[in-house]
Amino acid sequence: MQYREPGVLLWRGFTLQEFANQCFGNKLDYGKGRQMPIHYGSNRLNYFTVSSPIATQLPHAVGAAYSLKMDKKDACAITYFGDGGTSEGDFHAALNFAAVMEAPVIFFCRNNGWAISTPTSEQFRSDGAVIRGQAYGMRSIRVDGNDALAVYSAVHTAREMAIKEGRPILVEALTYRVGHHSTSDDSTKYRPVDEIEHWRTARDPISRYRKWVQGNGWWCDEDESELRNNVRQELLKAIQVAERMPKPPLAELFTDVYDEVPSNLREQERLLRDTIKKHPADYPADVHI
Ligand SMILES: Cc1ncc(C[n+]2csc(CCOP(=O)(O)OP(=O)(O)O)c2C)c(N)n1
Repeated sequence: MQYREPGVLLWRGFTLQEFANQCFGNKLDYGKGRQMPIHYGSNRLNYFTVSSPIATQLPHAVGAAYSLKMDKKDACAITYFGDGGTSEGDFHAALNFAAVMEAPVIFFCRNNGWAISTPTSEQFRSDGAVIRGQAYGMRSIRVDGNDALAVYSAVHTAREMAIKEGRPILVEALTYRVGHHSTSDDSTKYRPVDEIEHWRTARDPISRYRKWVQGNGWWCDEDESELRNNVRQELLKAIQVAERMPKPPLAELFTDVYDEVPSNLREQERLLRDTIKKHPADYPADVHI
């Protein structure tokens, strides 16, 4: 998984409390507090933990898809990545392996024009990502990434094809990253403000979809403000609960890699406990040691 897809997790049923638990790395976080915030994962929802190194999730997805095929499951894998991710070696290895081994995987490239401050014009000279899927011998389609229905329809069909035919498919969604890359980025330093404003207003996919839903009489302004108020309250509550929840016990830091914790790690654990006991003020008080 890539870091920009919490929407997928939300849609599959990850609760706001589960999101908050991960961000606070408390004892209910499935990653046991070992991951950076927003690196969600869920066994229950078949959502492989978000990986920080760009594009490493692509070979993971191909492996998962290939194993689904070997187990003769009526299922496929989907993986998401940005335009910047297509410059990584993992992108090419994953596409070639999937094409040759006919793994049922959907490669979803969210081409939003920017990889932090690098525009696509400095990222590749090809016509986006879609042409590279074709070069590897897989069916590839480009959609308007700001049209929710077009994206839904493309992915829906891609899923059917991937499962029925046991083959990979690439979907490239063209869009624009309206926000800064992260909270530590100021994108007005490297792109014009009116470009951002144009995409934020005239081409905003959310208001476009909302207009369509409202036009059909399925939603109105009152529904919208009621939903927003409810979600805000739920979110604040989830954050408060997650913040108060104790952290995972210290011993968890040393498990899950080896079947039996080796002596060098046991030694490190002992040293860590001694250090915390000596300097309690420098360590969080809510970690059970
Ligand atoms: C291997 C690797 N190199 C560099 C980084 C730092 N980094 C984090 S996000 C990012 C940009 C990725 O851009 P893109 O793939 O287009 O995805 P977007 O953020 O636009 O969704 C970079 C370079 C990283 N996480 N991993």
